[in-house]
Amino acid sequence: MKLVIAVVEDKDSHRLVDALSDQNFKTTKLSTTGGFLKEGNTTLMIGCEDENVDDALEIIKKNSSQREQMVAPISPMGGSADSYIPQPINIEVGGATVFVVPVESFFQF
Ligand code: 2BA
Ligand code: 2BA
Repeated sequence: MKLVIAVVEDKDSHRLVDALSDQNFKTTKLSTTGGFLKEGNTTLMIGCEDENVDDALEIIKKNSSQREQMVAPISPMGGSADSYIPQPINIEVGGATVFVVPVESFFQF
């Protein structure tokens, strides 16, 4: 068994959860915050059998849109110095960041 952990944009999350559920994947949705943009995103945990991981990844890929976003300069006075952005930069947002980790045990009590 594997645990697929997918960080996606909030706006993609409903569609993605529905698409996964349509294919009988069980999911748990967490409201999360990206460390760089400090904006809300969504993390999905999907526990599935090894042979179904590729299908899950395909569904995630299909339902996560990618786009570019301009980030305005952030003053270090307003936030922590490690996220200081001196000038506007174009970054790619959306898409999905996915981790697949082995599950040692799975219990439902
Ligand atoms: P954030 O940390 O808010 O990052 C949003 C986007 O900003 C990133 O998109 C990337 O394009 C850009 N970015 C992040 N750190 C940067 C930096 N130091 N310099 C320049 N640009 C930077 P994604 O890479 O698609 O990541 C989207 C979200 O996925 C991230 O939101 C974070 O919540 C999560 N994520 C990405 N990689 C991760 C990792 N290795 N571990 C844990 N979470 C991760
Ligand atoms: P939910 O997804 O809201 O599911 C609530 C309950 O609905 C489930 O209880 C199960 O009895 C039923 N259910 C879910 N998906 C179903 C389906 N496709 N067909 C028929 N019945 C279905 P539990 O199995 O005790 O799960 C409770 C909660 O634990 C789930 O809430 C979900 O958030 C999480 N979860 C369970 N299995 C998971 C997995 N493999 N991966 C990620 N999260 C899981």
